[in-house]
Order: sequence, then structure tokens, then C-alpha cells
Amino acid sequence: MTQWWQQAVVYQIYPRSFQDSNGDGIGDLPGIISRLDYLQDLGVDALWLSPVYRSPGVDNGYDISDYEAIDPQFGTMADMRRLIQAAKARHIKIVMDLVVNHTSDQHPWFQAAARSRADPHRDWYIWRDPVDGHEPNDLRSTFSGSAWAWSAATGQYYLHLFGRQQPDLNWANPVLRQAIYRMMNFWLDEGIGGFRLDVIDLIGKDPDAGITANGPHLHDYLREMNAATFGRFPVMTVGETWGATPAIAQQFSDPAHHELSMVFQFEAMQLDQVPGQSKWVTRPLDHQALRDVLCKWQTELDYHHGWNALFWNNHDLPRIVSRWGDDGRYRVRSAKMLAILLHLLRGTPYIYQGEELGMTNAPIERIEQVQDIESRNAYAEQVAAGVAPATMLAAINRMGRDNARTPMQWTAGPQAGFTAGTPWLPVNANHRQINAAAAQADQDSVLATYRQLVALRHTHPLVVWGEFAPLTTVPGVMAYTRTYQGETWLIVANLTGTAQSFTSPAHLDAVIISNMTAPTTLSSLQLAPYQAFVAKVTGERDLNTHRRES
Ligand code: TEU
Ligand code: CA
Repeated sequence: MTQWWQQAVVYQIYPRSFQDSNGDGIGDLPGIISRLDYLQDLGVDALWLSPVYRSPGVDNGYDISDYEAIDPQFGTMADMRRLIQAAKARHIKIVMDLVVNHTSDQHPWFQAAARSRADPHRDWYIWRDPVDGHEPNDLRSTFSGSAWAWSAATGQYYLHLFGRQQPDLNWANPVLRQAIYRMMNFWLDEGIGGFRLDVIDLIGKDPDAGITANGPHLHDYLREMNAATFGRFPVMTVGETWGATPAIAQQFSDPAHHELSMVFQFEAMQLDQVPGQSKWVTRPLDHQALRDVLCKWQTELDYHHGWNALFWNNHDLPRIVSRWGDDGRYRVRSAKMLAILLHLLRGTPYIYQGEELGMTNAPIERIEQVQDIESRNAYAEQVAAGVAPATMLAAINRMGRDNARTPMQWTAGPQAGFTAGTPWLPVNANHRQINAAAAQADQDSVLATYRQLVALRHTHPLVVWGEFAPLTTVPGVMAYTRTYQGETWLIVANLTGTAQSFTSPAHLDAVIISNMTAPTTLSSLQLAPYQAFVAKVTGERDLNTHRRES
């Protein structure tokens, strides 16, 4: 059975940075409503909102203190209902971010749990006695330091895999699990289109055994959750699972398993990190490795019994055009190349706000300019350990999360049209050139390419359902075919900033989309830096030799 989300394109909104409506410098729900026409014009089917629940904002909403209330800085529950309805009128669904690995330490559950060992909520979190007067083990927090924080009132440590203000929930407790399911049903009854499940692969953890991701009961919990909540609704679910392999992704997404629609896996997105080191230690991207990983996820996952999410960006990752494209001379061309390469793959594509404009990283000069808890904590820890401040600032400029979180660039005007006040994070100075208004007026903009790619997916079943086959190329080029009901499209992308050669195994028929004005129809050609195109091909027999047996 086919599902709407297999044919959909999802757009991620980081509400703090999308559109401010009241001049306080923070994006909000009325702001999102005011931009729905833009999103409808782009053609997307669903909006994933990063968290808008009540939160102290230590991790910009990924620390929730009330799951059933909207944070006042984003608006009200009435605004949320208006957003769901206004989006629905444009055939757009709202996907909520579900953060259930942890809550805020300000959540009433945790407040009660921390007050007394006898409180019924105590076991909803993970508490351990000290061992020899210190932390129970050496588990580390993603946001630096130990994952155990001391709670003096009751004389135990609690677990936090993220900030110390983000205590981990104890999924082994069935009463907690039912409370979460009730909350999820509250949102499903509001008419949302699904959930993006934050770090969901951590909920089955066994902290005493040092196991965090893919713990022993993870899939039991997901099946239980599915049956108790979203399994009864025609919604999509996408789990954030950093370390999933194709086999693990299959387990999550096979409809017969009744777990999730699809997962975000990050194998490709970690290729420029040095294995075994923190995200701050990077190395140049190996283009051949990128190609191999993308192909692996197209061929090793069985799309007839599972599904995949496609993305270059989110609110945690640096801007892709700065990272793996060229945000200088070839900004427009390389942004389009990356878009074409990704959107012709099998799976559900995600566009992160501003990606469709080719928005770039936002370098800083001093640590005081950084808002993100992950970057700030890492800076403090590394500098205290002797790393040169300049080294850490360079790493934050490459990999820091604020790169993706600067305000959406709507216009060339003051504060890029994001706010009438002072934005919570400065607008990138390049908004004078890079902005939605300019892109809408330019038929050769990055935005125009994204709009075309979304339309291709909606009008050509081949883009959704076509079988994938990789072609053999020189290392800097990725080429593949998609075939559906006797029709074959060839996708070719030069991943590099230098010319590359490409010999087509078939006759190029009609060019369908391209990032350069004069795409050639010759079979042997020289690809310009970052050149990419999609062409319908004939001469199917030749292509068969390259196709993977399935
Ligand atoms: O991210 C999970 C996560 O592990 C990230 O912190 C990621 O590892 C890091 O940013 C990249 O090094 C999710 C959310 O997407 C993120 O925004 C939250 O901060 C985190 O969970 C905690 O909820
Ligand atoms: Ca606001």
C-alpha cells in the first residue's frame, strides 16, 4: 500500500528563526502563518516544526517543561490550531517534534521526582547512587562533561545524555510510557500530520551497561507506542537515529513491524568528521566516500519493505552549500547541484528553511556571539583542556549549530524582513544578496530549482517509485539512473569544484532539469565545476549492465 508521505516533500521550520510577527526578535506561530503562501508556492506537503512547546529554552525548545502548552514566545494554543487549519487549507500537514528521550528539569514531573525519593514520579527519571563518592560510570553527555548530574536534595545522580537541564526519562517505567502516549494522542486529536521523533534510538538505553543508542527494548517500546498512538492515524513518523545502518533502518521502517515511517540516519553527514573523534575534528570530504554512502542507502535498504529520509541540512548541521558546495564563486550552481543530486534519490526529501535559497554558514569571531549550548559547552571544555581558542572558534565556524539557525532571509531590507526588532541571533549580512524576494524574482535562482524539483516529484511517479542503479564514474562524479515502467532517467552530478569527465552509457534524450544553461546531449562530455543534470535516456540495454540485481 502506498502512503502520502512516500510522495511528499517535507520542509523543516526552526520557529525561532523563521518569521517574527511582533517585533520581539523571536520567530513565532503567527509569523509562520503569514508565510504559508510562500511554502505553498514552493510546493511542500508537510512542515516539520522544531519544538514550540513550553520550555525554558536552554536548548531552544528541546527541553520541554509542558508538552501540552505552546511556549508564550511562540504564541498560544489558539495560534497553533489556526496554523494547523490554515496549513490544511493549503494541503500542508503539520509535523510536530516529539522530544521524549528527556524533558526539561523545569518539567513538573522532574521537579516532583527531584524533591523526594518517595515521589511516584521518581522512577520516571534515571537515578543512581554514587560509586566511591563519584559518578556511577563514565557516560558522557553530547553537550560535554559527564552524563550524570548530582542532585543534592535526595543524594543521587540523575542521567542526562544532553544538557544537565535535560534529564533523561526512564522508558522502562510503564506508567511514564502511558503518560507520553496520552500526550501524543492529545496532539494527534488536534489533527497534526505526524511526528519527528527526537533521538528516538536512545529511549531503549541501558545506562549501567553503557548502552545508549539501539538499546535492548527500543523496538518493543516503538511497537507499543505505534499501537497506542499514531498507528491509528494516517500520519507520518520520522525517527532521528544517528547511528542506524541500513539493516536497523529496515527494522524501524518496515510497515510489517509497525514502528516508524522512516528514519533520519547520518552516515553521509559524518563523512567529514574524523572517526572516533568529536564532531569538532573534521577532515576534507572524500567525494568518492559520499557517493558510496549515498548509493549504499539506495541499494541496501529495501524500499518495498521500508523507507528512507533524504536530507543535507537541519537545525543541528552546518549549511550544506558552505560545507560541501562552494558558498563563494559557485554558490548558486553548487547549491543546485546538491539539490538535484538529493531530490532525485529514492526516499522522502526534507528541505531545511533557507536551504532553498542557498543560505550559507554565519561565521563568528568571539565565543560571546554563540548562542548554542552544544558549541558553548564544547568551547569551555576544550579550552579548559588546553585547546587553542582560535582552533575551537574555527571548529564552531565549520560545524556549529548556530550556522543553520540565523534568521530566515526574506528580503534585502533591515533584518532581512525577519523582525521589526532585534533578532535573537544576528541576521547574516549576505541577506542583501541572498533572500527570498530576490530569489522569487529570478527564474535562475536556487529557489526556482527547488520548486522545480518538488514539482518533478509530484508529477513523475518515477521520482518516487523508480528503481535506483548506480553508474561507474570517476571519483568526483556521482551518476545514477531511476527506472519506472520502461522509462529511465539519468542523474549526473559533478561533486567537485573542478572539471570532470563523464561518459554516458546511453543516449541522452531530453534534459529534464539542470543547473547550467546549455546542457549537452553528447554522450561523452566534460562536466563543468558542480555541473548537474537529469536527462531522460534511451538505450536501456546498455544501462542494464550497470544495474544492480535485485
Ligand atoms: O539532536 C540529537 C543530537 O545528538 C544532536 O545534539 C547532535 O548530535 C548534535 O547537534 C550534532 O553534533 C537532537 C536535536 O535535533 C537537537 O537539536 C537537540 O539539541 C538534541 O536532540 C537534544 O534534544
Ligand atoms: Ca515574536
